Amino acid sequence: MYIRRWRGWELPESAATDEEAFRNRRRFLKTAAAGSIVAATAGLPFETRAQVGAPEGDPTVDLYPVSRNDAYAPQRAISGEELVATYNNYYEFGSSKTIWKKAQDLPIRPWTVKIDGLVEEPREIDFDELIKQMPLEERVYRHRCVEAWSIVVPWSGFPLKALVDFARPLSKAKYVKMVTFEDSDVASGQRAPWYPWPYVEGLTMAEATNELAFMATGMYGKPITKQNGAPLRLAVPWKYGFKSVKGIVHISFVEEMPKTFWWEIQAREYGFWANVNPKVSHPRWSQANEKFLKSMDDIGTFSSPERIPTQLYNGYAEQVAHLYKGLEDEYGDRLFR
Ligand SMILES: Nc1nc2c(c(=O)[nH]1)N[C@H]1C(S)=C(S)[C@@H](COP(=O)(O)O)O[C@H]1N2
Ligand SMILES: [Mo]
Repeated sequence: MYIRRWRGWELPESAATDEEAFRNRRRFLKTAAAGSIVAATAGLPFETRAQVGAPEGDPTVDLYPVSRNDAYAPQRAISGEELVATYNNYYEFGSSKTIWKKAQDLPIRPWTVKIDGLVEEPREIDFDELIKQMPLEERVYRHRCVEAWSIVVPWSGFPLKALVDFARPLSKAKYVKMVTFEDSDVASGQRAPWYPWPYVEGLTMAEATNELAFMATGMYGKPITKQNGAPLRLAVPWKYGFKSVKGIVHISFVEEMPKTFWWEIQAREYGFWANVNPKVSHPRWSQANEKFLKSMDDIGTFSSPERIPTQLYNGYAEQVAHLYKGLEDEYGDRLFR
């Protein structure tokens, strides 16, 4: 994870999705019949269709859109859908930002989620069975990558707490560990042996059951795209983006702090906690500001994205600051990287 030069963009510019256009599209989608995804993107150049649409044949398409929970208004514009669906970090498919095409090769059905470790009863559940039992809602969250860019995304999904309750962990459980799929046939990045595959992330039980911790299954009122982590991805907006693990297949309740993917690679730079803090620099760059990416215009060669000051806990201090009271002495600045 390095700061890269902003790439030139090969694809034609297309409809920027500001808040108003997004609302209109939702309204349109609600009233349109089957095949609406194709219709809604019919005005876009051919190349962009796959990237902004729900995965083809996704059986959960009728579950969306879901109603928005306005309790977590991000106080910023929503980033355009095309930007969010084509500017990604997903090292399983390579280390560039433009992996969205490669990610289309990932089969996402059937998709089994294994739940084990310190639980009353280990189980495996089909994703489509699981989602039926979860309370779906939409939340517009800020997302702050450790590389100092940020976006605002309307996720659909359910509180992680609902999944924790479903899993029935034992009181001995102190952490939740979440693991990404492994399939180096389609995910060429996983053939790079210097990375400790599979991608692992984790939260304390208090973090996992905090109201903000969210499991995203959809975005922009549709099933989530493969490049954004379909069918199941974490969204913990008060932490640097690498905590929000994609393509989850395994959730384990454990007593020991899990050794997470980036921590394993570079412990000095990326740790377990990774809470956003403008005052604690990354060893190689400042975290005081971020480039707020609103549309495709913000990632072109000559783009100049708006720079905004980074906020403590990415603006969510009210909901999460209390989780870290008493941990400062033990962890110090490590709470913030
Ligand atoms: N499995 C997996 N999850 C991942 C990553 C990854 O490389 N692999 N990248 C992380 C990083 S660094 C960021 S910033 C976000 C990017 O999410 P987005 O592409 O949906 O914006 O995903 C996170 N989750
Ligand atoms: Mo990131």
